[in-house]
Amino acid sequence: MSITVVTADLTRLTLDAIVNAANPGLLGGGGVDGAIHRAAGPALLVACRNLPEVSPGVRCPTGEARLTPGFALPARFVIHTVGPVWHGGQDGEAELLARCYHSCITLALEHDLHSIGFPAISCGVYGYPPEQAANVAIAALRIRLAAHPMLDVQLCCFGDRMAATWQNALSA
Ligand code: AR6
Repeated sequence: MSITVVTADLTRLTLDAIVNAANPGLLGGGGVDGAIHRAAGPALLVACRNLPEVSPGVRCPTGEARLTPGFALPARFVIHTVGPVWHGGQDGEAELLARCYHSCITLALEHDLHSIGFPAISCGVYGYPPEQAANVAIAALRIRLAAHPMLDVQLCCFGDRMAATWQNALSA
């Protein structure tokens, strides 16, 4: 079973899949979402637009995940998920964030994808405190990796400070 923290630009990782911290519309945005769309090229937006809407403007509800090819990315696939917006912690945020990690791993297993890079979902624009997010993410991942030890999960942090926070959570 392998969970590692790496300090890197997620769009540069050569893995079976990288995870996008998207919004429910799946038509791009800022942060890691913008970086992934820029690096994948315009075909990614076309693929996202072709995913069915489950309600007006919503292609991926919070906590769920959707798969597209990676196009020009070194990663073969992108798993798009939508993390919760932080509202103070009493609004089901931890459960929704854990659900994101579970949904991504489920989708990866369904498609036989073994190496997966995650960004710090919800820790940017969506405002989730990184220490708490790291604990939720690692607990969720440990549950899944116990049953699927062939998975190689890389927790990709943008900057040394974020990486130290996640490494502390992983070592606890
Ligand atoms: N590689 C790795 N991590 C990155 C990269 C990168 N290239 N770029 C940013 N991060 P955010 P969220 C880190 O805001 O909080 C978008 O507009 C970043 O430093 O990308 O889930 C979507 O469309 C932070 O630690 O995602 C949504 O509207 C982490 O990735 C909304 O933002 C997540 O920050 C989603 O917000």
